[in-house]
Amino acid sequence: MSQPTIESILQEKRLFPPSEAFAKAAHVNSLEAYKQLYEKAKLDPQKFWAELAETELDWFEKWHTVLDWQPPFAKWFDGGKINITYNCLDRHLLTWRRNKAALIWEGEPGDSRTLTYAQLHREVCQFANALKQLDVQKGDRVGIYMPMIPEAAIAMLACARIGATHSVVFGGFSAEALRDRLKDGQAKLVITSDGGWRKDAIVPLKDQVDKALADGAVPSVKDVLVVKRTNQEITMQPSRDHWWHELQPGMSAHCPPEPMDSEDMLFILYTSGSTGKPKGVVHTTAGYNLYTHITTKWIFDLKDTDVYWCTADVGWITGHSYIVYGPLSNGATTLMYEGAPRASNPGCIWDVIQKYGVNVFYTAPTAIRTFIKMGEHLPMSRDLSSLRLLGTVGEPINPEAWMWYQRVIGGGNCPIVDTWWQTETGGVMITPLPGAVPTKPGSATLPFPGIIPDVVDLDGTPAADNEGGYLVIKHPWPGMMRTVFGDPDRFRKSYWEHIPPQDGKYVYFAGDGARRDEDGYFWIMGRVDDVINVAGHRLGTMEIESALVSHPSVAEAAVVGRPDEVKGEDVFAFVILEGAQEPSEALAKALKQHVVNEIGAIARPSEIRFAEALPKTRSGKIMRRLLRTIAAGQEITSDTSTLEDRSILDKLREGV
Ligand code: 6R9
Repeated sequence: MSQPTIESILQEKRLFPPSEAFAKAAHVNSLEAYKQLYEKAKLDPQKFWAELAETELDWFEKWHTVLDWQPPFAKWFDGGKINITYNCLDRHLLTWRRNKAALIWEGEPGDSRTLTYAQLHREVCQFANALKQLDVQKGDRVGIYMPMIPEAAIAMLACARIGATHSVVFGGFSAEALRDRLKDGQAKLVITSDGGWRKDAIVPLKDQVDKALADGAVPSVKDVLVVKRTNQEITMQPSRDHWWHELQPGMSAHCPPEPMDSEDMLFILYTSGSTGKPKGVVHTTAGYNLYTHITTKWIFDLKDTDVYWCTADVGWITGHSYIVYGPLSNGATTLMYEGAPRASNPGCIWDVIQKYGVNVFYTAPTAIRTFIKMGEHLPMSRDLSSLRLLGTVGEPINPEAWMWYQRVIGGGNCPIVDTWWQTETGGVMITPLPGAVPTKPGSATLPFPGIIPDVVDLDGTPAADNEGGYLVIKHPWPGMMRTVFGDPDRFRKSYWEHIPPQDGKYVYFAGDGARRDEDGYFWIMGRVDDVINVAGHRLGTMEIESALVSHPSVAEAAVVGRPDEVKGEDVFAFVILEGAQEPSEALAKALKQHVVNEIGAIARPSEIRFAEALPKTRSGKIMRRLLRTIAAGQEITSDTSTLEDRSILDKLREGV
């Protein structure tokens, strides 16, 4: 492999310090305080994490070893006994939080439910007893394939209560994808529902489970537990399928939490693999509990009076860490919403914020760009004044979308936390702490205390300021993935062997390009597989997209490399225009010039293709792999099963 010279050319100079009022009330309340925490953690990471483990979590037995690091395998808090549901539920029952709202749920059709900590605890215990009755034991794997209803969180917590490992499969995945994941994890039981609501239609989840399990395709699965949600006709197999509402009345609300070893497996979550079969990312108990707890507390700055809403699906890591475990461990009120913007109610997101007085709102850049496209009259016609903090996750956010989010949704006075992390990292790694770190639109800013990231070349040599390179993490952290389920070799190869160890020290390879600016701020430039090489210049596609989106006519853009005989690759841009704009040759020319003006001639797109929509995975990530194929004028032969809408592809080939 040749040496990387990822060039970062986007220069964003705006700086937004937190307001005095926000900082004053924040958990971490000044840049000075952040720096002190950071230095303390860097000096002695084990001491730093051990102190937090002691003060922030409840243990049945204390650990004997903070960190046992045999690269790339880490054990945190070895010897400790703990149960994450004790920290998420039981301990709050001993305080005034007993009758505080733990989970507020809003269904797509407008039904809703609020569970206090006492009620949630009760349901989790009953559910856990039902699992026991179905012979699920400590160490068994349980598949969860659910819509966004409270029982999805209850099922996860019930597994954790009795020491079973959950493997949540996003409800938008096909029966095939579900089957592969259940097989790989050798699940004993599947928890599902008859269906879920998605954009005014029923997603037939139980039918998909039937398909996934047809003809004994997954012999390990003995039982299916079904929650009633949508009420449509489904087939129940008498010996295999059980209704939750029939079991629940007979279940005791008493179920003591299983004392788990710190390193007992908590869950498996499959990453939507860009190549090869999906990887089962393994997270364990104590380290994950601590890491999601403390990141939630400091990054979302949770107060006991807050209503906190993360719009992710529980089928993704963001849902695991920042709808369920992190917020509940903190005794927060976490909101869960089944719906998504749809024809019958394009403003539903803002309705929910208004209805519940949401204070902290966490969503994805792709959602923000969709909101922009739908028009600001939708949020502007609702009362969003309860909001005090905004967050983003999932991909780099272009500065113009950041500015819109701040102005239109935040009313100009909410800090924005742009949180960089991955399924593999368990929790947020690079982010502003909102009361401490001044933000720059498009930058995830500074590392969380205890996290030591760097930007290096393929030899592991650190890049100079503002020079692009590979993002790595240089010290283990409690929330890190422990292995790939059933394939430790793949774990080593995928994450620990790209960069040779430095002085015998292993570094974690994140798979993202980044640069660090003169203030030490990190700018994530997208996956290294999204980097394009134009005449020897490596450019982050995101930066060209940002340049395009900063043009007033552009709503969204995706840039890929197209093979070119002379330059290696050239820049090919798919562009979606703002509402009223018409595509034209003149506009294409103007946009190319705009990129030249914003970045430089090396980034000039050789072609602009106007499109109506971009192909996205069901989690909202642009499928650049497909765009690259289309840009190259080739037939698509690769797997498109995770694509949300196939008809988009034909339109992209022709342009609009
Ligand atoms: C949490 C999550 C991980 C990949 C990651 C990176 C991208 C996530 C980002 C970001 C820039 C951010 N990513 N957050 N890029 N800025 N704030 O999304 O996990 O689904 O595993 O995706 O998402 O490329 O490597 P996951």
